[in-house]
Amino acid sequence: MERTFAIIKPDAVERKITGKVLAKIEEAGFSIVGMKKIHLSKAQAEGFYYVHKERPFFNDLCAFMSRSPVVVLVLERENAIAKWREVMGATNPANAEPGTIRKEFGVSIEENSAHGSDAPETAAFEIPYFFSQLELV
Ligand code: IDP
Repeated sequence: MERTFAIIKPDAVERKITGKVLAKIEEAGFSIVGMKKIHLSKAQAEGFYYVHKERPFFNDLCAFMSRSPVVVLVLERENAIAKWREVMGATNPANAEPGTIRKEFGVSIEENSAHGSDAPETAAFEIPYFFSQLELV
């Protein structure tokens, strides 16, 4: 069993499709071991996306991620990190496979509805950024 970290991003929560994304998560065989709705501050978004701080879209991305609430999740299943990235689809919804979350729900390369850890080291940073041990069941 492996755990990964996921976010249902502001664009999806704003459009009230949180439930549709959760349905895809459960249909893909993940157990939700942690879940909460939070409204990130700009500084908290910057801390989360610290590795992207030199990228040209960093400021816009952090403004987007803090403009309204998100749902943060810890997901568990075999091969969870790779599987969740497959279920989300490519970063740019235009390039994502049919049936993926980003293809079905993404608005743009920035407002692409979902986040997922890209490696075990990333998940090991991202999960405790948002959740304590006691919040994971
Ligand atoms: P990922 O989320 O698929 O792992 P990353 O390259 O790590 O993609 O980028 C993090 C997030 O930054 C993306 O999910 C997207 O919201 C945003 N992003 C990535 N590339 C661009 C871009 O070229 N313009 C604007 N936003 C971008």
